[in-house]
Amino acid sequence: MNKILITGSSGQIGSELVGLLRSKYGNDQVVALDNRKSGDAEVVDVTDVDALGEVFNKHSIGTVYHLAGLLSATGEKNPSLAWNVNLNGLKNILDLSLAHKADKVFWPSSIAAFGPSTQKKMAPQDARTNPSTMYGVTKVAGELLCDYYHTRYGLDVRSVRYPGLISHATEPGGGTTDYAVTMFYEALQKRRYTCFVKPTTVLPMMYMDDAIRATLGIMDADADRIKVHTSYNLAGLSFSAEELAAAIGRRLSGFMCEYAPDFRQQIADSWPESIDDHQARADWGWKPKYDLDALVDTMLSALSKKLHIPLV
Ligand code: AKB
Repeated sequence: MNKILITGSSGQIGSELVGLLRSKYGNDQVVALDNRKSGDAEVVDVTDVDALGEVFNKHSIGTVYHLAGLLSATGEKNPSLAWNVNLNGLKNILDLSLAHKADKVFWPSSIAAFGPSTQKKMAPQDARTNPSTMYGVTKVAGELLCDYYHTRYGLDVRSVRYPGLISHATEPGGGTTDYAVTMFYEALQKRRYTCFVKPTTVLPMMYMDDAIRATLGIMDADADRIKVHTSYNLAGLSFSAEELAAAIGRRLSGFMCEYAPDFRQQIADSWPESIDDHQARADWGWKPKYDLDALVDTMLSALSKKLHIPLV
């Protein structure tokens, strides 16, 4: 069997996907790759096509989950690096996947592909994409690149536009929607949080288990069910920062949330509040499971165990 390669293996999605796919296919069938030393991961920068090529050769890679990339807030601090890692890294993966006749490639796009003139509520699949961040620019260009490799070379590339992902396994990693993840940590550790977006800011979000199910769902679907080769809209739930704070406050006595918006407010304001994902539902059977209460209960109980802080 050709092996599965997961880039960005110590990141938010990668760290969960590696364990899951290893338990399904066996440890030696799943190759982890990251630019930092982490467990048994191959330490490679995805912008280094030669080093990446050696990994493809050494392990006979047949399927790729290319998750390495910079998120929105980090990308605004270093736009050139975001361009280089997010786009040149993607192109390296697509070229090597073609050369090595990989059967399938997964690459994550994001709600950041949308921009200020995208419809705010229920942004449709073919909504206008005019991002105002470098991260968003790399997502739009990446979507077009994936579509190009599919149309021109027949490469089976699949993609979803993730909403903000909420999980407990890794620390927040430089995104704008990460305010939500940080709120859980600080609520438990300090009972206070100063949130960097306004209380009324509403964004599309998703609990990690749903994101992993969506990822495996699109990758397991028969090829003829994949009709969108740029990237599928994907929705979980939408809530405002104050709704999240209130939901946490109902479970953690004394939790106080204050608000001090910074440069990330502008990024958040440029994204839609909710997403229309009917095409993903129709084409490959996507359906989210987590609502706000389930998400908050699961996050608090997992983080309370991880941080050894009782829930009172
Ligand atoms: C970010 O906030 O940058 C990411 C995203 C929405 O893609 N979580």
